[in-house]
Formats: sequence, C-alpha cells, structure tokens
Amino acid sequence: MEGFNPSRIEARLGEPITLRLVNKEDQFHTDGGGWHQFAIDELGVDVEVPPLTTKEFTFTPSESGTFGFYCSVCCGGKENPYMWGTLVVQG
Ligand SMILES: [Cu+2]
Repeated sequence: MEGFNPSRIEARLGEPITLRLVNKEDQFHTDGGGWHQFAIDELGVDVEVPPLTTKEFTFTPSESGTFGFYCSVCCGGKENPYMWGTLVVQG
C-alpha cells in the first residue's frame, strides 16, 4: 500500500524484462485480503501476488511508449494515487 518501488521502469521494445514483485502485506490486511496486482492494460500484463509473497515474472514489451501500471485489487484500484507507476518502453 506504499506504492510501487521503483515507480518508474525502463525497458526496450522486444527485449524481455524481468520484474520481481514483493508483496509486504499480510492476509489480515483489510483491503483485498493482502493481495496486490501489477497490471498494464495496453501490454496485456496482469499479475497477482499473494500476501507476503515474492513473484518474479518476465514479459516482452510489444509496443513502445509510456504506459501506466497499477494495482486494482486494493486501495481504490486505478484511482489510488500511490499504487501507480510508469513503464517507459524505448525502441
Ligand atoms: Cu495493491
């Protein structure tokens, strides 16, 4: 619920990028049961991370540009000003 760290990620078009998502929330967290999500609509990325879990995943950006990523499990979803970040894809 502190937001994403880092909140800005850079990648290159067509090159795989691996992200490690660390969810520090436990299951007693009132909002969303401690789950968090990492989603980028435009790139078809949608990863959910269980409470107190670290999840690594790799994806390859298929478009260049600047995209917002967010969590919509908790905290007001896309409207939450903290659970937001930016992925910049160059290439
Ligand atoms: Cu969240």
